[in-house]
Amino acid sequence: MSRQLPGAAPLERATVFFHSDLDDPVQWQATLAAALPQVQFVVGPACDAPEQVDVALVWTPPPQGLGAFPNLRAVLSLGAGVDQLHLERLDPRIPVARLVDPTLTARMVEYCKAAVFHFHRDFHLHRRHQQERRWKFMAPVGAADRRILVLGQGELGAAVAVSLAAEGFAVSGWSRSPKQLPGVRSACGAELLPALVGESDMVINLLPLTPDTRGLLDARFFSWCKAGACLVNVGRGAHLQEADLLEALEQGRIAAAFLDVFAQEPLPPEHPFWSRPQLHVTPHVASLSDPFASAATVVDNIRRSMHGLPLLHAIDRGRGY
Ligand code: NDP
Ligand code: OXD
Repeated sequence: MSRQLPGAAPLERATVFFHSDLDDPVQWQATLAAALPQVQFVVGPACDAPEQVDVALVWTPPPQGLGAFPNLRAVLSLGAGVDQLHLERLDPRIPVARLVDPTLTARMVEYCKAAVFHFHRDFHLHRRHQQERRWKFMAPVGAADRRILVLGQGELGAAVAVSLAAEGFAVSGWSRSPKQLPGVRSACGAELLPALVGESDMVINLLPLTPDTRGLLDARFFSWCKAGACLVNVGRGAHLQEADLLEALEQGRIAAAFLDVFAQEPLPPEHPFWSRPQLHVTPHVASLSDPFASAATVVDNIRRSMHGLPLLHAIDRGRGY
């Protein structure tokens, strides 16, 4: 790389470029202006003076790419995930931060709990019986007799796992490194995964999308599942081999699923997922960052990038997330 990274500069001269098809630029601008009135806020995708941009606050990169800003100091993701930023195209020296905010976490916990309670109280089965006009009594199962596996025990996975354990469920968590979370049986390492999956009634995916996790939810994974297990995919669409899920539904290995993320978003109208009665499709709404809740961190990170300081919640550029 031949370009020089910019040195520290006064905050008053900062220009923040904003780009998102999900987040509201007006709300973000108002929230940031309250804390940093001097900062220029440019709403993309167009940008007349790309050389003036210091910080990119983005959900996805603009069509011209993040490389179009020659003096960029930092990329601040508007999401917890960063795979959508296509960082492989960005100078590896530019720091990138992901969003960690309590509202984002709380919304994710809500979504996962709603899905778990739906399956726990057998609503997916009662629905099917209703369609068949069949009165089928099924005694409710105690929460302690349901085992739930949460893949990923980071900011979101840990909060989901702990809150489900607090509801009385038997909860396991899986990550790369060991964790200690109240009420959660934590495990790490690929060799333990088949057994963990095999004993679980529900699996919630909250992994980041990386080369190691891409396609993890495939035919092999479903072959480890208990017959009739339920899935909640709120990680990324590319974690799931879609055809393999359809096959697992056919076989009854997976009874039902909540799917919030898809390989192609928006999910195309002709996609088979729309019409499968066992699937609940939601349009990537499990959680979303909130400008009010995350403003303090974003403001702090804008200050840090102008002063050449390390970012809060910086990702490891070498590892890619
Ligand atoms: P974190 O980085 O905080 O946590 C990631 C967790 O995954 C960590 O526990 C990590 O393990 C674990 N992990 C990573 N790679 C592996 C691997 N190869 N094997 C096992 N475990 C692994 O991320 P968040 O919890 O903040 O977010 C997780 C993901 O949720 C995001 O990347 C995004 O894709 C998705 N998301 C979806 C949303 C939606 O609306 N659907 C909203 C927000 C996020 P370790 O701790 O050991 O490093
Ligand atoms: C995120 C998301 O990563 O919304 O925050 O998926």
